[in-house]
Formats: sequence, structure tokens, C-alpha cells
Amino acid sequence: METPLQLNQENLETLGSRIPVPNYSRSSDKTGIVHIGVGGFHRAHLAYYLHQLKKKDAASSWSICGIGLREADDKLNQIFKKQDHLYTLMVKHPNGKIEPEVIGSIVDFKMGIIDPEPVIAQMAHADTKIVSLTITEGGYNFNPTTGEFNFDNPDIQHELRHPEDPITVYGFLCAALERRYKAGLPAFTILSCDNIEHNGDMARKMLLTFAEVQDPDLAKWIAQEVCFPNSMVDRITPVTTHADIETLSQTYGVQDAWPVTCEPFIQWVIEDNFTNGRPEFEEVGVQFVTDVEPYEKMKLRLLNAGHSVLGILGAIHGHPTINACMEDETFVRYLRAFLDNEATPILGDIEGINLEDYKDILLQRFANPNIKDSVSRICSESSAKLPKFLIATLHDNLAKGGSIKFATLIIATWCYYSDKGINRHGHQIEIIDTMNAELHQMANQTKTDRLAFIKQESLFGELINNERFTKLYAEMVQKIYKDTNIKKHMKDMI
Ligand code: CS2
Repeated sequence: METPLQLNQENLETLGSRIPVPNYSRSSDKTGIVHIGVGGFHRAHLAYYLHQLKKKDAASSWSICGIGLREADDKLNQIFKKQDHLYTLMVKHPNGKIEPEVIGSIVDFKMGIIDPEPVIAQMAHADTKIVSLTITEGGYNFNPTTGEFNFDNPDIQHELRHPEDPITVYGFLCAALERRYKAGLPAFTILSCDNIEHNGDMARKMLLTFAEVQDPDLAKWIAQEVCFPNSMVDRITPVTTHADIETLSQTYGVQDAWPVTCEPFIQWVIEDNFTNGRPEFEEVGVQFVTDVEPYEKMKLRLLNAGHSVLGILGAIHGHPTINACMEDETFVRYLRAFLDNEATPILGDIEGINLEDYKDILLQRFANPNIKDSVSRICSESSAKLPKFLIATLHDNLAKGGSIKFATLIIATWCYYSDKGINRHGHQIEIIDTMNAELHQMANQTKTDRLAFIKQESLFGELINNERFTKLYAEMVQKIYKDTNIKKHMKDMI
């Protein structure tokens, strides 16, 4: 074993004898893509696709400048400074094989918190053609039920009063677009890469609502000039662990303070609707289509919902990871029953896709024992995820008289989870949710009002008025509170 060597540009050649490293020059100043929200997913997905493209076409001058708009992003900022924005992607195969590779497509990173100016300038620069986003479901600042922009957010209020001091993605986008508008520069494309149905349309609607209040002239220009392609993104990217950092250092001799791990599967389907040019992503397997809707609906209602089904049930049962859930036959059968009986019927036919094959592959992906995707990551921010992934399916099935029992058990279990915060063994569950306090407060009233939890309109909409649902939900809540052996309840249903 060779002595571990720090990952940075200077050591790249030496490291190249240990694991694959970029074979292209990284000194080009053109950062055509500015990306907001450089989490693990971005680094395993868009940045990886661009890396593949640059490997294939050395003349490609596209590269990425990452942007951090949250204090927590400073950790990556500091690490990137030390590593010249290089990081390792460790692809983990089901048979235990790991394929590590150094990715070089990110060449710069800027924090927008303390000093917004360099970020606005970067986005307003003539070289910037695309601003892409992975800001999570919650980052779009809409009410999950009504889909309307949330003007009550104090950060939004601040930027409306002080356009020169943006805080959220909307403030930054408007500040940069305004500069381009005034300078006579073409607009950029806003490319949402988040798990939201019609993610581009949603980004457009939210940005225009904000801009109309801030500056109606600018709003008009944005409406005419900015393209917002919808896209479906997919790659399971668990949280990096200390063990991953150790493996990379001890087995491969690469010292990287924040590598990213992911599954081999990757998919990106985008509407080919760009304002100002784009990389030739089709060269590396990205699918360009005219209408992405069926693909995104399929992915959100099967994969993301499937994750939540396993996650919420797994949390109460005490399974630590998604693959642990998949080693449990009851969980697999329950998941498949939900997918087949509740999620699939509302999808209809999708051209070119065999849904049975898609689900088979999905189950194999979830079962990858090497991925160890934590149940706590899956359950994090359930208040932003479940309305889109699962509650939408419930609404659809209620409207057409379809099966609702598998999804209803998840909502009832989520109530117990939010109320008690412990699993069936009495062990504390790590709950990460912006709405944690409200969720707990409502769930905690269940003992006196069995339907209290589902009275949160912003999450459940009109479900409280649907007798078929409330009756079933009340029964299930009662069962879980009486006996937390969740597997018993699952078995009774399959
Ligand atoms: C997961 C997603 O956050 C979640 O709950 O379902 O992060 C999922 O792993 C990705 O969307 C896969 O593409």
C-alpha cells in the first residue's frame, strides 16, 4: 500500500497511477455552468456527466462554478480550497466492487452568504450560459398543497426590500438576471435538477412570482428570455461516511476529505429547451425529449415514494439502511404491493418504458448491499418529500376509487414517528425535518384527537374531509399506537 497522498491539482499526476484522474485541462476560465447546491447528488450526477463529456471531448470548455447559499456549505468550501475543487466519486457495485475516480469538472466555488457580490457577478458573467439547481424540494419556497409561492418567508421579505442583498436562490437569480438585462447580455437557462414534478415549470412559476413583486419589468424580460427545461434526474447517492474516507485513503492511497459515493445506475432526461447553448450531454447518455413529464412522474411516484415507504416503516422497525429493509421479505413484499397496486395504476402507459422491468430494476437498486443508504437520509425532510412522492398518489387513488391502504399505513406510521421519535425498541430516531416542531405538535395530539396529524392542510390538503381516507387512517393509527410491531401490521395487509 502506498502512503496516502492529499488530493489536489499538484498531486494529480502521481494519484493517476492509483485511481483514474481527469485527462483534460482544468485551467480554462470558462465556467459555462453555475450550480447552486453542491451536495453529494450534484457531484454524482451533473458534475459526473460533464466530467465524462470532458474526458471524451478534450476541447469542451464547459466547467462548473459551484455556489453555496447556506452556512453549512462552508465545510465544502474549505475542503474544495484545499483540494482545488477536486473530489473522488466512489461508485459502489452490488458485488462489493468499488470504482473510485477523481472528478475535475468543478473548477470554482463561491459562497454567497457573507458577500453576495462575487456570486452575482459570476452568474451575470457573459460566460455563464446555465444556472443549474439542486436546492432540494424545500428550497423552492412553495406551499406543498396550494403550490403557491410563500411570501411569509422572512428571507424573501428581506430580499424584496433589499434587492442588492440577496439570500435565497430567487434573490440571487433576479440580481444576476437584472444585471444581464441592463448590460444587454443574453439570459441564462435555469436548469432545475430537483425531485419535483415539472421542476422547470415550478422554478419558472416561483421565480416569476417573486420577480413580479420585486421588479415587474425584469419579470417580463425573464418570462420572454429565460428557458426552464423540465428534467428527471436519478442516481442514489448516500451520505458519505468516515468509513468511505478511510477506505479511499487506506485502500487507494487518496486523501480526500469529502468523497462522494453512489450506485452505478445513472439517468437524466431533459427537455431540450435551452436559452443560451448547452454541453452536448447526449454524447454521454443523457436523453433529450420534448416532454419529460411521464418520466419524472414515474420516477417520483415509484423510486422516491418507494424509498419513503421503506424509510418510514424501516425507521419504526429499526432497520438502519434501505438495503437492510430489502433483506427483510415482509418489507420487499409490502413495497412491491404498494408499487403494483397504488403507484403503477395512476401512471398509465409510458412510451418506451416497461414499468414491470423498471420496478424489477428498482428493487435491485434498493437492495444493493454496498450502498448502505441510511433510513435517516431517506426520512429527512419528509414534510417536503411526502406530499409530492406519496400523498399525491393517495389523492389520485381517492379520486378514482383505487387502493389506498398501503400509502395510508405510511401516513399513520409517519404520525407515530413524528409524535414519539422512537422505534419499536424504544430507541431514539434521528429526525431531520424543517417542520419537525409542527409535525411533533400535531402528532402529539393524536391521543385526544385521532385525526389531528392530518389536519395540517399544507401537507395533506383536503384529505381530512375524505371519509374513506380518514376512516382507514384512524384505524391504522389506533393499531400502531397499540402495537408498534409494524411488521405485524404490514403482514396483515399483504
Ligand atoms: C431519495 C432521493 O431523498 C430521498 O428520499 O428518494 O434522494 C433518491 O435517492 C434520489 O432521488 C435518487 O435519484
